[in-house]
Amino acid sequence: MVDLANRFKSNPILSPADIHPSIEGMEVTCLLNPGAFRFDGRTWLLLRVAERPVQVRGRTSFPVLSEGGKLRILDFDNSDPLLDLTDPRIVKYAGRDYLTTMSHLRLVSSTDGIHFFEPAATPPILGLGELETFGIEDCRVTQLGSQYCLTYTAVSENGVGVGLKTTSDWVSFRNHGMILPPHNKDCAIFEEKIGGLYYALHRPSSPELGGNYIWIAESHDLIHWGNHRCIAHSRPGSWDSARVGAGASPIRTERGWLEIYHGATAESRYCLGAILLDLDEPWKVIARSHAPIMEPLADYERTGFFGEVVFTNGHLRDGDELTIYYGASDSVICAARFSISEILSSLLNHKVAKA
Ligand code: MAN
Repeated sequence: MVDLANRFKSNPILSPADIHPSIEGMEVTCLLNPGAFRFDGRTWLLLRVAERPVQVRGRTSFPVLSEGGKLRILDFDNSDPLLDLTDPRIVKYAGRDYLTTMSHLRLVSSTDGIHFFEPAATPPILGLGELETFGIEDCRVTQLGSQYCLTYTAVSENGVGVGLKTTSDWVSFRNHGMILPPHNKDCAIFEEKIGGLYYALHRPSSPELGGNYIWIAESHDLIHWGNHRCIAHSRPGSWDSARVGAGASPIRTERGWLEIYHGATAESRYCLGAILLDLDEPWKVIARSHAPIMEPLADYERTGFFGEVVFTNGHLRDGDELTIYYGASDSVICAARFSISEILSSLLNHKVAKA
């Protein structure tokens, strides 16, 4: 086992009790999978905050938004034979799927990258319109010049796709709608143009033929994406056998673009690995982790709302040091330091002709 993570001693660095609910009468059930960025001399996380009403014994209730933004609570008796609660993340009722919690995004900031606080005047970023009625999740933050691009998972009964917002001041946001339609998530935009084009990694799912694989696409304007190519499959028998998806924006290194990604088994054990992409032709995979670089090992990663999960979509680089912010067991926010050169040498032992 090769776990390269140097976990923060103070993990978890944020727990549900640290964040007040966005709506009165709700509880914050989980904090998950933050985006990370620097702005105004500080370190910021864009948390995914998952909420639901305080649960009453024997019943299951959860919020959904109407297209106009009005909140509705759906409430079921647990003994109802049409109700299926096998997955703690999903409510299945009479053949329809809902989420047990609704997520929105919340900004917290820090001067040391360890202690984060919510600035008083920072409003939550909530789902908007008919494609986000079940909430918004797992936001990657990409800095392009003075502009920040927010690519996040938009969830509704229409499906799961990728939404885009842009901002340069974190006060006003421009909504660009859904840039990649269902089923798609895990969209990470590269932080510079390559050969005059924007590039993004993304994860469409093809249920019949194919699977949950990482793809790359290009764009002239960040909104319209084309020339899609599949660059990494899940690998049967491996720690990433059922699905793979990009983490945050690829990191430029001398050896290539380093992408930290998540891989999961059919039992939904989530680990992190790395892929190295060619600097000029980023659709070409140079190397890929055989063993995960991080696995759920700590107690807070093994047990929680949904255990055996380390999941990242936010990191900050400082020279060779990479600080990965991650969601542990879909419950709490944690952080770990890695050495980029150590990840690269673990990878370069395993060059691949084709991922
Ligand atoms: C999916 C996503 C993540 C979540 C994992 C584990 O990949 O919804 O947000 O952390 O599952 O539940």
